[in-house]
Amino acid sequence: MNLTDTIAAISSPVGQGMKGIVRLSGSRAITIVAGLIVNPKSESPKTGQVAIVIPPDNVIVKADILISRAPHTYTCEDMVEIHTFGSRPLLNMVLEAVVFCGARLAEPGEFTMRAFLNGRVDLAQAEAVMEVINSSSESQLHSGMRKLKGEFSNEIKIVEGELINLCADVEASIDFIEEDISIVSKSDIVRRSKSILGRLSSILYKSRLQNVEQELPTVLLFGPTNSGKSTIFNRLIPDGDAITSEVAGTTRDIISGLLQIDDLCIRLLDSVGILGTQILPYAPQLVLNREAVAITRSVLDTDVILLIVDVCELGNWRKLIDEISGRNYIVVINKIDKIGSDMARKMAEEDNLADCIFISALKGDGINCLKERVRDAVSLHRDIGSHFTLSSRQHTNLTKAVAILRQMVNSNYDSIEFIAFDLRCCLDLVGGITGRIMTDDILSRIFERFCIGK
Ligand SMILES: Nc1nc2c(ncn2[C@@H]2O[C@H](COP(=O)(O)OP(=O)(O)OP(=O)(O)O)[C@@H](O)[C@H]2O)c(=O)[nH]1
Ligand SMILES: [Mg+2]
Repeated sequence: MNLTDTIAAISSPVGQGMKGIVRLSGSRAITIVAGLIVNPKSESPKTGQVAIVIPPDNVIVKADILISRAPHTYTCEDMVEIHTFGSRPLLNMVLEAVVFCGARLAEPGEFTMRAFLNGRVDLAQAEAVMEVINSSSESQLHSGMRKLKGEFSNEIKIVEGELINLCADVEASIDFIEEDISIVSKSDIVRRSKSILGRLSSILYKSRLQNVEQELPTVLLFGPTNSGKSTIFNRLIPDGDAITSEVAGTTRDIISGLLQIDDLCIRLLDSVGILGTQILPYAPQLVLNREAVAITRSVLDTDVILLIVDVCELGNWRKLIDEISGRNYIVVINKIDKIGSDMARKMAEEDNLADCIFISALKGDGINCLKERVRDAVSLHRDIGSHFTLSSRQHTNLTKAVAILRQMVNSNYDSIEFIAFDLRCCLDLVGGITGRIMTDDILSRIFERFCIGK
């Protein structure tokens, strides 16, 4: 790929529209477009409306041209946008015309690659461009915008700086090992590597892999059999078709559905009921109960657990609290239509149940309140708006760097060469996220700080 070529591409979405855009970037972009303008007023065209002639049939169309000069453009090169009618055949003709006049068809992502290579954005920001374009939820868009602004890169760069400094100190210690000069003490290495590990772990903790299913917050309907979990699931999910019945143990597996509350999309799970305090004399139910506990345990690690309790069997819920203690849960008292809302509240009070929600899944009472509480609990738990969505490359690099550092922190730090090796690996991984070239950085830090050769 020749990076000195002037490149061109259609940059508006496929399909018909009022406007379509052909974009050029490179040193000849302005000259190429100037060659298409009918009766140009000067040799160097300016932004504005013009008539362009499209070879080979010399069709003339009106177009708005937008000229931006290097280096104050996205790619840091001269850029021209030709805005005309959003007809695909017409845009193809314009594209062919600029190629005929000397431009080359751009490779996928080449505009952004030039922005990266010319120092306009780092690698994480370049990837964020695609994240913003492809975002399917407000939180994804938010994450992409923040990465584009460089917030994610800045956090990574702080860790990278600390890693470079530590690497430089450790590698210098190896260089001076013969002279018995101690550049950095073992306790200093321990302290600084722990601090780097802490920073990287916290970035990883507030990041999510760019995968819609994994990225979605998860809410689990959990509780005794027959408490109405599947009925609530069907009430919350527009096309929910979980089987419900008065027979205890109807749901035999985890069922998943997408729940939209305002701008928040949640994966809602209906689970197998737990028999709770009921000790049934026949075996199949007991087997089911064990299976139920096993299956449900496997998904307990969700963002929010809704503990569903039948208002007429309030005693059952306490046994289940141990299963979910320490987790983010909300107690939901269902079937209040059986005894009325006032009576339900009184009974809950007598049972020391505070801060629970009262609903009737059958009648639909309290469902909006339940949705609001779920939305608030999920947002609080996920801290929506402050997390970053990572590409699998970024996620892999971060996870590997954390694993290497964790292993190093748990070792005895006996071999300075091993430490240097581990730090180098970490630096390659962390530096790879923003696309910085590390070797020169380390060398310059060593020279700058230790005046080697003096
Ligand atoms: N009166 C009343 N009945 C309800 C309500 N919600 C659910 N039910 C009934 O309670 C019974 C059990 O409901 P399910 O939704 O199957 O309960 P579940 O918790 O999924 O049960 P398992 O899958 O067996 O664990 C059904 O007969 C429902 O119609 C409610 O709000 N009021
Ligand atoms: Mg069920």
